[in-house]
Amino acid sequence: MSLTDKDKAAVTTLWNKISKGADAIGSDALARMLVVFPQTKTYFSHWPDLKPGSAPVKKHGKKIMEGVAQGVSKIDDLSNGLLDLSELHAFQLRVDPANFKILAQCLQVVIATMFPNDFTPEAHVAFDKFLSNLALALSEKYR
Ligand code: HNI
Repeated sequence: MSLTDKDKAAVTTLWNKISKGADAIGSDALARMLVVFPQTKTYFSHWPDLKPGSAPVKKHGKKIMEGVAQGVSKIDDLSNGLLDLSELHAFQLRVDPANFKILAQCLQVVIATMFPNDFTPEAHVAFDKFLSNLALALSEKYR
């Protein structure tokens, strides 16, 4: 489902409020994904430590959120805006696209916990749609 202008505005408003916490959101969401969906650990087996709060989890959480920030800035053309990241996940990392939905869920749980006042139902529905579109864009190169 494509994003309406209203969705885009809601995503941008939410992002402006939460982006100051991006590093913490990213590492908490990644840590949560690894605990709640342990099958996702296979992609990170080369890391020395996969536990919540570990150095690689913190570092990678930050990177994921740089990708999300890139998505917000390319919200009008996600599939072109994220082509390089799609190529990386499809051809080099070979991440099963089903995992993008899993991470999207973890990101939203963390955002809701950290920013309960900003994550209104309206923001939630728009951000969920945005993350679905971002996942689709990241899957673009798999076809
Ligand atoms: Ni993902 C690397 C962004 C979902 C597994 N990932 C990156 C990088 C970014 C990124 C940015 C760093 C690229 C670089 O170094 O040039 N990843 C994103 C985004 C999402 C996402 C925006 C979804 C919102 N990645 C996932 C998922 C998995 C995943 C769901 C697997 C479960 N990503 C990886 C792996 C790497 C990676 C593995 C390489 C990590 C490393 O350091 O070895």
